[in-house]
Amino acid sequence: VVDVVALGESMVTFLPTRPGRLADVPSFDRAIGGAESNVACVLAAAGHSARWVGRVGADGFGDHLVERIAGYGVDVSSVSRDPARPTGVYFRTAADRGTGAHEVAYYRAGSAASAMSAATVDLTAARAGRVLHLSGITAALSEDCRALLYSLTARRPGRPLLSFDVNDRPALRSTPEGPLALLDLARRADIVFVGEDEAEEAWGITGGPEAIRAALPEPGLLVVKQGEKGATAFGGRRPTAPPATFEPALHVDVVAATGAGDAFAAGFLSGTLRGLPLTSRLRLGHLFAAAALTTPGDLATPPARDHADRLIALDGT
Ligand code: KDG
Repeated sequence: VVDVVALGESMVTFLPTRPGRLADVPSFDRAIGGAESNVACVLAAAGHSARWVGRVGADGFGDHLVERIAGYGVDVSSVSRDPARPTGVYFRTAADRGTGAHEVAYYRAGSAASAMSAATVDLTAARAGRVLHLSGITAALSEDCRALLYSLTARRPGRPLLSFDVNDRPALRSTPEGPLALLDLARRADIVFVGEDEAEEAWGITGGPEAIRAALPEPGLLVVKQGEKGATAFGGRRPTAPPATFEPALHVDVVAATGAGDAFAAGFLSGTLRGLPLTSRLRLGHLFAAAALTTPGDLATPPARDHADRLIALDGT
């Protein structure tokens, strides 16, 4: 059984060669992105077996994505090709030094991935892992994609451990109800990742991690990311479990924050697959996120396992 299956849209990503507005940047470097395949790539780099299920166009960008993701050791045999729709791409600018804000331009409407549905996706392959990782981005791609998420998150016997990263992308919102669907989907998952700021923006929840937990009591594990402060995990299912576990983030010089959430999720899931205690899972999340934060692209290779374990003091030193 494969450890983790991640399903979602991946895109060829164009990174700016210089700071500045999208209107001014003269050229871009090609890289790859896609929240869910980022998680699969980082987990594969961390020594787990991982599969990415997605849909790309029958075009060169589709070839590039499949080849690059396979290069991380991810199983891409269930990625389908759409002969009629293109592979999505996106451009972004460097973060403003003062505010951290950056521009994103998606060219993904009508993409091959937006045509993912129960009819075009290999559902058996999607459900074959110990963990199935999904994100709210897919819900925003099309009605078919949203229906696919509802079907994959339905509670049924033998369902893999369902991991859901809320990943609200305001640039993709097409209906005012979009954020509520994300709350709905999160309720159906076993492990949920959400940013404190994201919960406020999408759902209007203020009052910090406890207030988010109160609004989302169902998932066995809820991880609230609090930016440079750290993250709080709620895993109160076991009577002996503490109500909340907080771990501070690492202090790093941020180069580009995009992809850090995916790396965090991958680190946490890696610790989960290894049966590590909650504190170690959070530390691995922060460590993997630090790698992504300090590279310009969406994806960064995490430290090797023995090195990572020393860094998070898993051996107790
Ligand atoms: O989390 C990083 C992703 O946002 C990035 O790789 C692109 O999947 C992407 C998206 O939809 O924004």
